[in-house]
Amino acid sequence: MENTMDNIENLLVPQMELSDKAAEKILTQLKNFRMLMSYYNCAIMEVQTKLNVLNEEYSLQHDRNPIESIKSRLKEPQSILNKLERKGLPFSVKAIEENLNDIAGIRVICSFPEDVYTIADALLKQDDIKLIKQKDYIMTPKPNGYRSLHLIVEIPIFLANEKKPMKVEVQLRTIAMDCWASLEHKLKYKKDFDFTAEMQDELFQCAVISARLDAKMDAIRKKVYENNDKK
Ligand code: 0O2
Repeated sequence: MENTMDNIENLLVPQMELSDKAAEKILTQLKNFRMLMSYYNCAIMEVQTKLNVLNEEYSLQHDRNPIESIKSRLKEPQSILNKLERKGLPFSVKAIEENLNDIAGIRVICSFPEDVYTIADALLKQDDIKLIKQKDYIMTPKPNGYRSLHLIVEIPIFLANEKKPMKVEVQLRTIAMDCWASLEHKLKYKKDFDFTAEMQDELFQCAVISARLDAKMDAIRKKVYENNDKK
């Protein structure tokens, strides 16, 4: 996991002249921000454990792992700041907690499209998980071709004197979807470079190929498992 916490100090203007009161206020906010990030980190651990348990159980029952890999991240302070600014909100712990759903992020890379829904359903069935929002970009891909299943879930973390509900964004996708999204992100976010309409179209064609690959692999998976069932 990337370390977000140490970067927050970089947002403060160096050598800024502050009154004692202002400095104290900033330090309190910094402490609260660090604490909030640590809560999000705990929520990531909770969801990740649930996913690992599901993967383990499924592999015992079906002789294969539906999850290829799990990645997690806490949103960078600069990205948090940018998103709050876009929404016209102040940089405060309250504004973050109430308005941003993707501070804690988990990406689950599954083998086949069916696995994405199997894992999502099994996770959402658990009684301490509450679904806040779902965006199915597999059923309805984004216009640029992006595919993934996004879930915003709420999960409690158990602190010494408190049970705190925390939001986590879970992105589930296949290897093919992840390959496209990772490369598209790498190409798109190259600084000082304008993406032409032709390039957009080429990327869209790649997304179509990746969707076809998923469909073909899924068809082969069905044949393999049907044949094995008949034995
Ligand atoms: P990062 O660093 O990956 O987190 P919201 O206000 O949260 O409901 P938002 O943020 O537009 O609306 O949510 P959406 O559309 O569900 O997408 C959020 C995340 O999905 C992005 O996070 C990406 O991780 C991924 N994503 C969405 N669209 C694309 C796409 O076209 N290409 C790629 N490669 N990834 C995409 P962030 O915040 O951009 O960054």
